[in-house]
Parts: sequence; C-alpha cells; structure tokens
Amino acid sequence: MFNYRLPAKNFIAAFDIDAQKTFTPVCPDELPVAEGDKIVPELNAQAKLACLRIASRDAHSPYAKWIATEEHPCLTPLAGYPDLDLYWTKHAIVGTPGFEFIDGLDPEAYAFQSLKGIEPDKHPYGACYHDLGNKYSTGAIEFLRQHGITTVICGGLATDYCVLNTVLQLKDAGFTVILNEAACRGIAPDTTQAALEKMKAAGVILVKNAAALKKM
Ligand code: VGL
Repeated sequence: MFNYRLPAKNFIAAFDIDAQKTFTPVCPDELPVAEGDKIVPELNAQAKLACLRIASRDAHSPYAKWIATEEHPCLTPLAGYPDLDLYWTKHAIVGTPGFEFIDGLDPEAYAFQSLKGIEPDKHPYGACYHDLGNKYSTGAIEFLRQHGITTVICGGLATDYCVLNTVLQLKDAGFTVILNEAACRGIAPDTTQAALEKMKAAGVILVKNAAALKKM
C-alpha cells in the first residue's frame, strides 16, 4: 500500500504470534513449519519500531479433546464441539519445550502475553479470543487500546492459521494492522498464499520485511 506512513512510535505495538518451538523443526513430532525458527531476527527488528511488544502462545493441555489419534488422524474434521474444528497433532503442551519461545526471543521482552487454547475443549487460532466465535476475549485488544496503540506490526507462526486469524481479529477491532511477511512462515504454500490474499482484501498492510517498513 503506497502513501502509507507509520505513525509515531508511541502508537505502535509489535505482536509476536505463537513464535514457539512447537511450530519449528526443533520439535519434529509436533507441528513443525519449514524455517519456522528463521523468523526471530525479523521479529526482533520489527519490535524496534514499536513502543511495546506483546506475544501470544498456544498453551495446550495434554488431555485436549482435539489431539489426533489413530482413529482420528490429524486434520480430520471434529464435530460436536463449537470451539473445535479439526484434530491436530499434539503440540504446545504447557511445561514441554514446544511451549517455549523460539531461541533468540527474550521472554522478558513482552509487556503482555495471550495464552490460548488452555481448555481441553477449545482450540482457537486467533490470539484475541479464547473461542472460535470471537466471544471470549484474551485481553490482547483491551491491553493495546489501554496503551493508546493504533498500529500493530505482526509476525509469527503459522501465516495460514494463527497469524491469519489474529491479524483479522485486530483489523476487526479497528487497528491499523501491518503484516511483516519475513517475520512469518506458513504450513502449506497454497493456504499461505490464500491467507496473504485474504489479509490484503481485509485492508491489512503487507510489507516484505522490517527494513522496508522502517522506510514508511
Ligand atoms: C496453529 C495449527 C494448529 C498456529 C496452531 O499457531 O498457526 N496452527 N494450531
């Protein structure tokens, strides 16, 4: 989007969405996204353009109802629970390495963290709500508003699921939303491309990297 100019730094937040080891090749048995661990320098660079930095994390239970089994393999539809849509490989279990931030991210850097998917019968994607119907806030939107933030720079994992949904929730809440493409990786090429198009159609500003953003 040309003609866009970044506001003053005190109106800008950086959002690290699910930048957890579970979504990187460090955890091959969970939900590794190719090059998922390569986003760290870009997340750190975009944070330098913001006055505050927040994060979200999948914080799952080992007893979650959406965990895939032989009977219900990964990515099969799951019926009967309003806040579950698919079975997924077990991932981001609290207390395991997969739950932790990717190496190179400072856990102390975040002014706020949204921990989501704690309940066994809920598997939200967006970081702003605990449910799939966008009813039960995680507090992320309220936190950003309370701090006078108008513009949110986003990156994280995965582009086609949690990043997409978080970005759309922030846009719906009225923020100017910037997606740093170099700070994200997707699970599959086709769904990642579709996600980028969906974000663009919703009015999200897509930028190639933090260096390009710095010039805006
Ligand atoms: C995610 C699939 C399942 C994500 C989380 O963070 O993008 N994707 N759970």
